[in-house]
Amino acid sequence: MGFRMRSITQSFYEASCSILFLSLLSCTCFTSTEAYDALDPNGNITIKWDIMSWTPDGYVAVVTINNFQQYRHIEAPGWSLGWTWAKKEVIWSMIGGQTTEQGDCSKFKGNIPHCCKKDPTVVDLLPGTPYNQQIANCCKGGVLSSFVQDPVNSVAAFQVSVGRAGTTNKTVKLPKNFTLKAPGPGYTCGPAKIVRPSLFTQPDKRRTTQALMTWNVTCTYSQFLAQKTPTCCVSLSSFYNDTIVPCPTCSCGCQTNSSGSCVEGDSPHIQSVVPSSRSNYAPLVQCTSHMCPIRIHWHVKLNYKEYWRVKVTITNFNYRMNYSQWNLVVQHPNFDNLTQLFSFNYKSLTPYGDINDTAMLWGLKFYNDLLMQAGPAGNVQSELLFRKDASTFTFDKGWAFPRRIYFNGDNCVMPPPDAYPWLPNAGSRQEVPLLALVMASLLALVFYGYP
Ligand SMILES: *[C@@H]1O[C@H](CO)[C@@H](O)[C@H](O)[C@H]1NC(C)=O
Ligand SMILES: *[C@@H]1O[C@H](CO)[C@@H](O)[C@H](O)[C@H]1NC(C)=O
Ligand SMILES: *[C@@H]1O[C@H](CO)[C@@H](O)[C@H](O)[C@H]1NC(C)=O
Ligand SMILES: *[C@@H]1O[C@H](CO)[C@@H](O)[C@H](O)[C@H]1NC(C)=O
Ligand SMILES: *[C@@H]1O[C@H](CO)[C@@H](O)[C@H](O)[C@H]1NC(C)=O
Ligand SMILES: *[C@@H]1O[C@H](CO)[C@@H](O)[C@H](O)[C@H]1NC(C)=O
Ligand SMILES: *[C@@H]1O[C@H](CO)[C@@H](O)[C@H](O)[C@H]1NC(C)=O
Ligand SMILES: *[C@@H]1O[C@H](CO)[C@@H](O)[C@H](O)[C@H]1NC(C)=O
Ligand SMILES: CC(=O)N[C@H]1CO[C@H](CO)[C@@H](O)[C@@H]1O
Repeated sequence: MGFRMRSITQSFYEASCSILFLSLLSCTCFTSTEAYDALDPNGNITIKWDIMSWTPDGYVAVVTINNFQQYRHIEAPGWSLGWTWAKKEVIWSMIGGQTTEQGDCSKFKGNIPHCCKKDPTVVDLLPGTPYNQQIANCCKGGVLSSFVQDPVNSVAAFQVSVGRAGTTNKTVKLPKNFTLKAPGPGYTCGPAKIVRPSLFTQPDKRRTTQALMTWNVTCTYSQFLAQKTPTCCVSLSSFYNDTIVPCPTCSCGCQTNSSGSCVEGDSPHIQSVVPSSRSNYAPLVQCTSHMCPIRIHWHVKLNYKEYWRVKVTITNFNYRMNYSQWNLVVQHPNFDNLTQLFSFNYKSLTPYGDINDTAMLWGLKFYNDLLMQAGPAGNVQSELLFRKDASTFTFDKGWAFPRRIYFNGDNCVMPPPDAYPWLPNAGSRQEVPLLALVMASLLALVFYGYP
């Protein structure tokens, strides 16, 4: 129990401190800036290079990108991977991927390389690529699922034939300065490290082959580096109080009078306002006080003798996005006794070993795994049934509300704890939990400290 308190408040404190830090710098409030992800502390994307054969002037390698993050995925328009060659290497050819620029190959006669740049950037090929240009796990348009949601599709790969490189494991120089964009900033990659050569088992499991040489690069995500404005917010209500606590005003931005900043929900001309082009990924949101593309509403719905029930609704206010494979991560102490869950998938995440207070929720395939663009169909809902643990359960002091919520890996802006719906005649004699105190005071600073 002592450990639980410490880990939660500590990471909350870190987050809030960096919020304050960033706010001072740029006056953008509500930006969550954790240097690492407290709910997925070991999450990373690992890039592995396996040299499969030597060629007269280099090697052929299969590059595999594994998303080991529990809930963060890479959406369209997808990842791009860059690096800097250590010597004068060129890429003769690629399968399952391509560089975005060829660069200056004017020195070559006859065979022209695929890419002559010192710092190539590789992107995935699109679905529907001819079979002779595919390799296993390629050609998904750069989309990478999270590890929990779809482990099979959390892997990407391409093959690269490198020339003017070393031709033995002693003369090959590892590429440097790896960058992973998803597609914007956020990931930091470490240096390539030579590891034990990968083993490949044949499909009939009767023979195992091995790479001639293997190196790994590990990339981790930081919301601080991504410098994104928040993309989601949380609103709250309960059966025991008529107050609906809305998302904090300007959670994701403020309404301005400049045309085009948002679209009125009842506008008869939405179709003419919303460009049909798929090339623009910037959100175009319905006008709201919070201006978030996504709102999560947590309603404490019913109280039974031994159970209590919550309804969760995710609403899409973005006219430009159907969120495929969306996911939610919710932290609440009663997740250790979640008894039933309707119409969502569920997996408990235990970032701190024995502390079972975090759940990942996502849609059922072909039923509600696609969160439709803003409009009448732009929401998904679920109900959660928790078994009460007599020693901890209470409706008092906002206990029944979530401690934090992520949508697609982004921390959602919560209302300040002192605005939570009260239990009528709340017992003021009861001790205020330490966490609530810490959160209240830090949040008070964040939410009210700046104009
Ligand atoms: C990357 O993530 C995997 C899975 O969580 C973990 O086993 C591995 O140790 C991590 N690698 C690094 C370098 O943190
Ligand atoms: C290298 O990356 C692969 C995943 O691509 C992983 O299975 C392996 O454990 C990593 N090796 C080391 C030493 O981290
Ligand atoms: C290179 O290959 C030799 C055997 O051919 C092996 O002993 C050595 O460990 C390899 N070195 C690396 C860095 O893989
Ligand atoms: C790697 O990137 C850093 C910063 O972008 C740069 O200073 C350095 O020169 C680069 N190294 C190489 C080998 O390109
Ligand atoms: C926007 O315009 C309306 C009148 O059209 C005005 O009342 C309101 O104050 C303006 N808001 C801002 C933020 O400028
Ligand atoms: C979302 O999906 C619907 C139905 O498939 C489609 O009509 C609509 O154009 C899509 N919206 C976006 C922004 O891709
Ligand atoms: C956490 O609690 C839930 C609900 O009792 C249970 O289904 C799940 O297996 C638990 N997870 C772990 C890692 O103990
Ligand atoms: C409901 O909660 C609000 C705080 O959000 C509080 O101001 C109000 O007094 C509460 N209503 C009742 C009936 O307790
Ligand atoms: C009824 C029930 O399942 N209670 C469990 C709630 O969670 C705690 C902590 O994991 C268990 O100790 C209880 O047995």
